[in-house]
Amino acid sequence: MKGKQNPEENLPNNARSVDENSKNRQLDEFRRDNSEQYLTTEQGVRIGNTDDSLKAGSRGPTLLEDFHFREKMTHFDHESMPERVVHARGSGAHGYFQPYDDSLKQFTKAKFLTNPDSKTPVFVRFSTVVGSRGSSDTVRDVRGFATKFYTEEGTYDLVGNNIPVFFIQDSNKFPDLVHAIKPMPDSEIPQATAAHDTFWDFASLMPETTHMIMWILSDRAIPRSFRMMDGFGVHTFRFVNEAGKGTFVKFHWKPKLGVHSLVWDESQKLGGKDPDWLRRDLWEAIEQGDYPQFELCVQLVPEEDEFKYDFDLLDATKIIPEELVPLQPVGLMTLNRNPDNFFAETEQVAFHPGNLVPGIDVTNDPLLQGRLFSYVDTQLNRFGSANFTELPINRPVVPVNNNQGAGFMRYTIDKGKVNYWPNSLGGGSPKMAPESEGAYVHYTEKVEGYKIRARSASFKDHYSQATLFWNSMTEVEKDHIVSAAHFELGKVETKEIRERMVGHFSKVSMELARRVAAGIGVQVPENFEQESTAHYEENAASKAISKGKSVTDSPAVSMERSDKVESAASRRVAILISDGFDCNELTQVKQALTDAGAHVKIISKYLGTCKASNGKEVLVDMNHVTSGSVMFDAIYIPDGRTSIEAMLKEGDALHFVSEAFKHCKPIATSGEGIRLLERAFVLGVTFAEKTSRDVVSHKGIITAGNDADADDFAEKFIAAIKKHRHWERLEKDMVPA
Ligand code: HDD
Repeated sequence: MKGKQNPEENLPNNARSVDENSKNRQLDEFRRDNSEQYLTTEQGVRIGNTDDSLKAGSRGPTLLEDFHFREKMTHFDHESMPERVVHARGSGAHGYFQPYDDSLKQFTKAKFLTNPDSKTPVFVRFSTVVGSRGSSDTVRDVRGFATKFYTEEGTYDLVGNNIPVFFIQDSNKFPDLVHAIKPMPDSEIPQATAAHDTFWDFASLMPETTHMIMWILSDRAIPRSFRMMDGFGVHTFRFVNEAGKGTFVKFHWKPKLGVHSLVWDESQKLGGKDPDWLRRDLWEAIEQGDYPQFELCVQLVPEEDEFKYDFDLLDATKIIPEELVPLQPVGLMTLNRNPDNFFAETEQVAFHPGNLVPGIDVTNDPLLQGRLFSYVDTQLNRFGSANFTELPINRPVVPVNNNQGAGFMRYTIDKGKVNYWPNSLGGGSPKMAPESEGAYVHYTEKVEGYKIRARSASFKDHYSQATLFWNSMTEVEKDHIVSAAHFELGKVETKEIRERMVGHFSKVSMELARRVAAGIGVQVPENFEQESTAHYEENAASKAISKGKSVTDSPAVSMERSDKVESAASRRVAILISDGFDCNELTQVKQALTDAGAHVKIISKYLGTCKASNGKEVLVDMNHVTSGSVMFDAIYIPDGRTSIEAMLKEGDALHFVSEAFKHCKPIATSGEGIRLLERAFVLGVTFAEKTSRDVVSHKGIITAGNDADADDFAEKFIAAIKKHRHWERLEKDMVPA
């Protein structure tokens, strides 16, 4: 859109000034507000009746000349577009990114990463991978974490995931991987899950998937919230500085709220109770002002160190252990605005790892190289036109000038006769920019080799980092991986596939293999070997790399051992009551929770109000049938004899409590409420006497006598909420919830 597209008024056409609101202002040009307006056709003709079609007599046939009916129906009939072939289900948010300082300047000339005064608008789309657009949010899957930075030097996309490695090493395997993991082609069963024969058949024949399988079986694959998961660029990219020097870089997003996950039983139940769990969580957090924040960090490796490690930096199935190359914080991203329209923004946003700005370049990672082709290609399929870059959400916030024109749905009206280069008739414009004016210059990497359909033998080690991952887990994390394998492989009907997978696990750890085998009716195969079908070629790199170094323990890959963020901010707390609850206690504890940043909901059997023992009434937010403990991070049951008496007879209330116990969530109650815990199979915990002054906090269960201090009680409850899960409850498995 020559001349017009620059959102900054009074700036010359080629000025490239951007602030945090640049995108918002640009989108405003396209927003429509229907309030107080008459209904019109797409031609702007006002309509007085949209309930009846035009007929030959009120009982007669509809007339073809009814332009309003035809237009309305035609538009409706065309209101869908192909969903993404992967990552079809997603949720988006707007925000901005700001670097902390200019410390990266020696490595990259990317201005949005090095100018601490810059606030670059971003749009982020979080997604699941396998499920279709309407599938459930809480399935076991990788989560996409794609960020569009609308920078002053053009748009940069960081299209990452919440797991730092990938299933395959070469993108030529991507269609096979996706075919295997998606529902089976004959029955289209199952939805949104890897737990079926074809995926595990593929994985068991592809040793390179093993490391990723370990991450997928871990709790990383069932995040509690999009706001509470890491993001990773996965590949090794390249920074390029002003002098043209390159540095390898891995990108990481770290959530300010820390990394937290659901438990598997909870994930499955949420799939029914609230399939929009993650989407709703993100939406509500932003509406409530709990803006999600992520710190961008980088791992930097000088080019001279390319062969220093015992893995290949170009292999996307490997991490660079943080213990070898620590994370360096770069800046902070804040997501502070929900989209106005899901389709126009979240559905139509089009990412592409090849959208690069000066200072950031790709490497020869063969997975990344293939992605550079796939993304634009898939957008052409989705949008049916190369003009998708002109859609409001996709256009850069800096001027776009080129000789590309025409095609379906072209918006831009290029003026003049000249649409070619070189030209003299147009004064030689659009002209070529020198590097000093921000022209993108590809990194001048020397490459040579024979044309060969093969993979470097430096990619051949498929088990070491899977073992590193397993060895770095806590006992609880190991238990979860084993039960996830029991579920996933328990769904596999073909015994040979289950056996083959256990064979791979035996290469990772004999303990893991034995424990998985025990749950899925197979033996650990002896001397298991499964050659990859890929063709590996020995070369200078593979020889150099095998002499490198790594670590045997990486606390950073463990969610439990890495730096924990303990916060009650935006945690959801259910308060269970019935008529006769203690109003003073409820009010005081509720206030303390709210002050700590938690969000509380009052739950009772029916909607309406509940009457306290002092006669006061409180509004019920959710009834039993629409809620469930799985929708909350913690629960609190205020004292009150008749309230507790009633709940002792309510299966739903008891189930609420026992399920929260099973899922290791904090539970707090006092006085008579202790009886409810006892009835709800809350086993093996030490309860306070119902009448004492003590507050007992044990394994995340906070109990107090009815003479206890409510402030002390609330404080201990909040401390338990900050810890999130209390895995030490070994008795949880005895609870039949
Ligand atoms: Fe991909 C979408 C992330 C490998 C081909 N991918 C897509 C999205 C994310 C990723 C987050 C959703 C973007 C959005 O929200 O619109 N993909 C990854 C990561 C990978 C990866 C982190 C490995 C490191 N992807 C990968 C490969 C290929 C693709 C190897 C093919 C060669 N990915 C696609 C795609 C999608 C896509 C088919 C589907 C929809 C879209 O692009 O826009 O082109």
